[in-house]
Formats: sequence, structure tokens, C-alpha cells
Amino acid sequence: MRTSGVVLPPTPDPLAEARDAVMRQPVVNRELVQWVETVARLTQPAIVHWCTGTEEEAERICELMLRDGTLQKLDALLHPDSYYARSNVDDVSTVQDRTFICSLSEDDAGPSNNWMDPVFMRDLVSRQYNGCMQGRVMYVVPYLLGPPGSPAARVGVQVTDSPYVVANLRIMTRIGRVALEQLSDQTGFVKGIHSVGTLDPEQRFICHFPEEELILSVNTNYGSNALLSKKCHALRIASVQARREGWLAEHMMIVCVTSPDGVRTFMAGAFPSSCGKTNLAMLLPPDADLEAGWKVEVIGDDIAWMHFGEDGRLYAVNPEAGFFGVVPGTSRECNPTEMKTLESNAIFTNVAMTEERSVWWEGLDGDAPEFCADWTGQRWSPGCGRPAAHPDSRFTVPATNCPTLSAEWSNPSGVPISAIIFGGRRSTTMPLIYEAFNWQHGTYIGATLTSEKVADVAGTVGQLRFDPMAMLPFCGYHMADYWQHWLDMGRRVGATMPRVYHVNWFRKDWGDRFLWPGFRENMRVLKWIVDRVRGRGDADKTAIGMIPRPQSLSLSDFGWTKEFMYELLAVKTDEWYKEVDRREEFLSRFSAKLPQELLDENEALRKRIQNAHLRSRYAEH
Ligand code: OXD
Ligand code: MN
Repeated sequence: MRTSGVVLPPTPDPLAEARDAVMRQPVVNRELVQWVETVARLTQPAIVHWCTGTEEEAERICELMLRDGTLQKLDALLHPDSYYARSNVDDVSTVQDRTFICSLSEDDAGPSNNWMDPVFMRDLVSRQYNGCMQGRVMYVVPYLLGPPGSPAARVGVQVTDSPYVVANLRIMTRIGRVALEQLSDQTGFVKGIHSVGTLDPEQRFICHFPEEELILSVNTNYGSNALLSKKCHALRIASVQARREGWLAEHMMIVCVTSPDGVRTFMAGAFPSSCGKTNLAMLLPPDADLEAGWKVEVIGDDIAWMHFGEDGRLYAVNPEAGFFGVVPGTSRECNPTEMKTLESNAIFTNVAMTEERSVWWEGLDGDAPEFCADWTGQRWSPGCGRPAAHPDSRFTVPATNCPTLSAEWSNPSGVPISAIIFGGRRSTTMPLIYEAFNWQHGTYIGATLTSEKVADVAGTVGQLRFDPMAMLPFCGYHMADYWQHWLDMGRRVGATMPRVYHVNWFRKDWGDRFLWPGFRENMRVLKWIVDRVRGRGDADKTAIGMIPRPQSLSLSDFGWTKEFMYELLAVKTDEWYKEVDRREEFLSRFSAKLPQELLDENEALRKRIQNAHLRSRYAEH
């Protein structure tokens, strides 16, 4: 019997047992129980399973996937407790054009998001959900984002018919009991419904309903399209909550830098993709620094939730419990810490698999195997003309695997952030590092963050792309309202905001060679930031911000010349004129709601550049 698109469950009632089980939980949220029942009536699973998060449960779910071929076990000696998975060949990346913000008002989504009417979209996706779990298990996964007991932590519940998603969510978040315990009858939670569906790319939808705190995803089983805790909840929905409640949900890594005197400096950093955010989070300082007592530890690699503490400072927690990273390019040479993190308990998706049941990808240290099975399962050998691992192949691994994970990573109070670092990939214009004059100027620097595109099917490599605060694809509301929120945060009575920095490891010389060695040497830049936030560190005031004096980057041991340092830190007025014009054009796309302060900052920068230009011309004469 069908009533208004809602199909009643088959008998025996798959919900009865599940309902009894959840009623035996320490805390029951009635809204949650009712909502799960409504979803089950619509999707009609054979079984409803409430995830508890135990080892045994995880083993059972993985066992199931080993049997049906969703997972393959990797060699137990080479990769203990690790699995290999392939997604459907039509379902290999996150899909911006299928990702929607369904706010009540189109104006709240802004020009950088795809907006769709919430009633229309709910109806469209519900039709996809109708009976979509027949004969299958519907998993109910309560998950906690943030350290248990933290006032910053939030609960989400994802309902999914994908055991692969459950296995990944279990790594990426704290699932089961720990999440339910944080829920009372009064606590709200973010709802997510996901179904693998038919995997039809034409019918793939990832929809966010900020007012209802609801996420609907269908016809995908890949990455952040399907693991709704990550970009969908912890960034898109959380950014809306953060604006409403006066905090920041940011696409930032979090690190703790300990100096030889034992003082810890906490920093957060936002970088568009392919700019080395994870490498910076897992930075291994040069041997001399390690010997001197410097240490860099990771707290988060992707997302930071920052709330004001009683002292007016911003305290950050990492809402996640695992790392979900792009694999190609990962190597011992670039990021030995990440490679150690991946040694066990990992799920690799869409990389290549070797005869020894090991994994391989482009950019891994050493030689390519003579042959292997590529990410589609076909035989691959070097020189065959296609990559063995998909460029967006991923690993999922628990944060606790990371040898440099800070003990503070699960501190319920979070860590006080002293510096926010923005960074892009720029072959010209941007010096190695500069410091904002103040919070408003820092907000402007973040709002105009740009990076050059890397590998791109459209052949637009090198093209500049604006990615404000690295949040362009992840902000759940109008970008200009988001900038206003940043400005308002800085104006809060008693607020002591972090200092803001911009870094660029990718500046090139005339011969198209990188000027900066990067990787471990980036420690020199972090050390300068530590000095600055501690009230030390030499800097020159320039048109764009405060720039280190070369000697304060302790470069002498490299034997670098004055000319080299000039290139690395130079503010070239001809390049900055173009930059200011580009920024003006970009900001104008948000004109209706654009905070005047950002335009003022752009104009003030233009004037400072003009003055610097004039001064340099007089100096020449
Ligand atoms: C990610 C991303 O997957 O930013 O973390 O794209
Ligand atoms: Mn990210």
C-alpha cells in the first residue's frame, strides 16, 4: 500500500529489533528514533542496524565486505589490518556541480554555491530513496565530531546502506555509543541520509539543508560525497551553525610547534588543495632543529572548529578522528610522517594493487612495479600511458596512527590559536611569507587567497583560482556573509584574535625553478611565526604587510645570496598592481553583500603599492 510516496515496511518489521536495541542505549533521543523510523519507512531496508562502534562490529562489517568483494585484505605483514577498495569508475571524485545548498532563500547560498529550492530538492531525492534499501541493511551511524565531553563537540547521525561508508566513518569520527551518550532529548543533531542507490551520475545529488541541519546524498559511494561527516557536516552545515552561534568552522589544519624552551605555539592553516596542507601539518623539522629541541605535532589535518575561550582567544578542536587524504604524491621523501601513519589500519581506495597484495601509486618512493592491477582492476605496467592510481585516490586512517599526533588533539577545551596561516601555490608575486597588519587585513588576505591550478583535464594548469580561506567549495552560505562573520568575530568585545600570515612555498625564478626548497625547510618560516607571536622576530613594514628580514629566517647555513633572498621575499610593484586589479574583480562578484571593509583594504593596498612604486623610482634617480 502506498500513501503519498511513503511505502510501509514489509513484515516482519525490521525496525522492531533495532528499536528495542536503541531503547537499551544509555540515553535515547526520541527525535532520533522517530526520524530513523521515517527514513526506514521510505527506504524499506530488510534490516536496521544501529552501530555501536565496537571492534567486533567493525570486524563483522569488514568480513561482509571481504565476502562480497567490496574490500580486499592487503598483505598482513606489509600492511597490517589494512584494506583495499575500488569505487565505481563513474564515481571517483567529489562533484561540485552535483552539490547543492538548499537554503530557504537563494540569497543565503550566494553566487559561489549551487542553490536549489529545498522543497523541490527534498522531493526529488526522496523519490530516489523510495524503496532504495530493499533487501539491504540500513546502518544508523551516530557519530561525534570533536573530543568527547567538549562543549565544542557536535553529534551527527548518518543513515546509510553502504558498509564501506560505515567502515570509513568509524575511522574518520567517533561513532556509536560515545556519540549517543552526548545526545540528550534536548540536544539537536545533524541528520544525514545516504544511499548508494544506482550510482547513476546523472541522478547523483549531494544536498545540504542548512535550516533543517539535514544532508541528503544519493547515487554515490565515494569520498566526501558519501562520508557526510566531513565536508557536508563539519564544514558546510557547521559553517552555518558557527555564524549563527559566533564561532568559526574552517578548512584548516592545526599544529602545535614546541620551541626549545618548552613553549607551545598553536597554529591553524588554510590551503587550497595541492598546496601542501597535510605536509605542513606533519612537518618534520630539519635535524638541527630537532637536536635543538624544536618539535611540530599535528592536531588536525583538514578541519578546525574555533570557539572563543574565556580569555578572548580562539580555541581550536579537530572535529575529526582520522585522516582522509589524497594518495598520489605521498612519499617518504615528501612526508615520512604520513607514510608511517599509513603503515597499518588503513583503507586505500582507488590506488593500484601489486602482486604481493601491497599498494602502489604515482609518486611513491622507489621504482614502479613491473606490473600491477590499476585502480580499475586492469593490468598496468609502467609506460602504458595511464596512471595506475586514480589522481583522487584516497586513504582513510585513524589519527592515532600518526607518530606526531599531539597529546592535545583530544583536549576537550581545544588549543589556543596564536597564528592563522593562509597559503597558495604562486609562481610569482607572493613572497615566501608575510604577516597581516591586523585582523581586518588578515580577513582580506584570506578572502583573496589564490592558487595556481595543478593537473587539470581542461588544460588550465597554472591558471589562477581564487579560493577564499580555502572555503569556496565548503562554505554553506553566502561567501560575503562569511567574510562579514570573520570581521564581526574580530570586533567581539575582549577578543584577542590570532595573527594572520600568508605563505608561498612555490615562487619561481626566471628559469622556472622553485626558489624555496620547501618541505622540512618550511620550519624556518614556522620559527619566524613563533618569534612574531611571542613579540620577537625582525620584520620590515612593506606595502603588503610585515616581511621578515632575511637574517631572521636563519638562512645563512644555506649559503644563499642576497639576490636569492631578494627574489624570495620581494614585493614587486608591477606584479602587485595586477594582483590588486584581479582581487577587485573577484570581490565585485559578491558585490551585493560584500563588506565595505574588504574593498577598503584593497584600495588601501593599491595606494601603498603606488607609494612604494614612487619611492623606488625616486630612489633610482
Ligand atoms: C579534501 C579536500 O578532500 O579539501 O580534504 O578536497
Ligand atoms: Mn580538505
